[in-house]
Amino acid sequence: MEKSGLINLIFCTRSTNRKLYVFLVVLFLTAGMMAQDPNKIDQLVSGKQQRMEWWKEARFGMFIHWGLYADLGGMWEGEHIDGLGEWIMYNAKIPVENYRPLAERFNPYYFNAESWVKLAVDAGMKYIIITAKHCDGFAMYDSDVSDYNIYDGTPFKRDPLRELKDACDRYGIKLGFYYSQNWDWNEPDALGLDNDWDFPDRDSKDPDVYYREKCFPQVKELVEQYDPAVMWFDVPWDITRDQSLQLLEIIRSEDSSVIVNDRISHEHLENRLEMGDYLTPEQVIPDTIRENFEVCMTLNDTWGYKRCDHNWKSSGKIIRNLIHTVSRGGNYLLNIGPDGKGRIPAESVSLLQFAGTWLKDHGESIYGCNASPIGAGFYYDARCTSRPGKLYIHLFELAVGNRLLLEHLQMNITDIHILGDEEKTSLSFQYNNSGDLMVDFDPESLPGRVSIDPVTTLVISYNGDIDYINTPDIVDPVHESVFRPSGATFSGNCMYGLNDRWDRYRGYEMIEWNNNGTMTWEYRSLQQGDYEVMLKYGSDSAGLGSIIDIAIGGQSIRHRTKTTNSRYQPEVFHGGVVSLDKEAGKIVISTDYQGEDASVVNLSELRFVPL
Ligand code: FHN
Repeated sequence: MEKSGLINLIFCTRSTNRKLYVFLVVLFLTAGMMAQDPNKIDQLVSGKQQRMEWWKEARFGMFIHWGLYADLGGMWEGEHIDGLGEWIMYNAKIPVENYRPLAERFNPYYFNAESWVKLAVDAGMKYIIITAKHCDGFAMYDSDVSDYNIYDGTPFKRDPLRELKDACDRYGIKLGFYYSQNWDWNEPDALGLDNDWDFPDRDSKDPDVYYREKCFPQVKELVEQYDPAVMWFDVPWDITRDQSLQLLEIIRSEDSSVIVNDRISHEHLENRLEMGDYLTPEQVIPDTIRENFEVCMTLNDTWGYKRCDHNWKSSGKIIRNLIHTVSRGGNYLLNIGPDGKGRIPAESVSLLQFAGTWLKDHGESIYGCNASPIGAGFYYDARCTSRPGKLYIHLFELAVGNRLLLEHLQMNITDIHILGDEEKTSLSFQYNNSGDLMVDFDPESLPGRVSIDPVTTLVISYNGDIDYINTPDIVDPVHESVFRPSGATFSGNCMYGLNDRWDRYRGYEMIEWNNNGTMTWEYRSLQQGDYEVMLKYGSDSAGLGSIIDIAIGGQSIRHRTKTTNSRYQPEVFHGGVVSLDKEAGKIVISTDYQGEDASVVNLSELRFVPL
């Protein structure tokens, strides 16, 4: 990457005077901002479609949360600390003077960039996003801006991000960096969810000092010296639009191909894709999103390593989540949390190896695929991914009676076979009088490896267009069915909103809901069954004791609301039990809450659990 002679001299000599370095960065930025013309942002975001091409093909990436916190493994002074592993400094209110010395003993001698990158490649992952600096403020690379970094501040004396970059280049996968641009618990002037135990006087904090002296120059050196494919920002709580714009300017003035996520900018902006290239729903798979999005998810319950967190997802769940995410048109960014010695938990390794094995046979139905063009409502526990001329129907359970029926799905089919069947044995299919497609197949009789565990994928090849009628969502007789506000229709004073905190898609919450608002879903149940109806919502005292009525199948459930820690911390509550036949109809939910200022609750899910 070319630099001007002066900048090159300044940036590249290790003995650079840090103040001079920072001064030049500020000079560069000020000049840039002064010259800013009204359509500056249009210039800065131009070229999105081209830079997103590899990203949309990739569909599956590795997230790595690794830092000083990994050496603590969730413990501090002999105590287990609740919460995320990487948040231990905040959750245990560890003073900076006690946290910084962790660097003096941080020596991850098992770290091996080659084996980490090979694990990602063997898992079928096409890019890696690793924490360059998380909220604790410690840089996991050789920073010229602050010596609070792994090269200068630890006995390790190596630059793992440089080593990972070289290994990714050798293996032909992309490397991106996570950077917490707003929260920094090491810095007295950083705001956001700030360090109020060392630096309690929030009014005296000047975030511009933190941005000017640490954040901006560190982002600049990362982009200039490591050539990342993605800059993954986080928790933009109270960053100003101008500060976000300066970040974008730093990145794009270096390289317009660097992808930036939505969390570069403040959550109160109308549209976080004003500056970012894609949305980042976290720990949830959104129902329908038109823009580019990436679901980031942990393998257990923490991003950073915690020795006591053994709540690992199953291998089938990982594959189901990958398919589900791609069927909605998104990417799946799956996290690993290496420990303080540079070891990746064995459970993470085996889960990723399973994913890679599955993708060897099924990658065609994931990489470069698009969202389902035929809605989400199937007779079965199934998802659909697509590419021009092909549909991939992923069956998480065998069709009843080995006859797959896809309602109202008409097209000029040229072939149907099972993905992974080396013989590509064509399956017989026909249409019934209602225009439903019926496919007969008996997995036991097919040659080649066909496994329902965790999924059997049909490949339907066709010419021309697809004629289908979007079918309602199912109340599944085998698995839990989730109905979210984003899939409903609203009437009266009731709407679904995006969680107005920094995590845009945590809830798809129903907000501004009171006594004249209702929410309605269309549903189908496949057979007679009894179901426990559960409500997942967050609430404070405003709506305590209000009535929520749920009408379905001629039955009504009445639930009196309870409070949770906050409206942003949902919990699941029992609603009642209903009996359904093989039927179709509407689910209608309403409340008697009369409050003016807020919703009765922030409802995020209605669940039907088969009894
Ligand atoms: O607080 C962080 C958390 O530590 C982690 O980095 C996740 C990853 O998306 N982001 C924030 C929580 O949303």
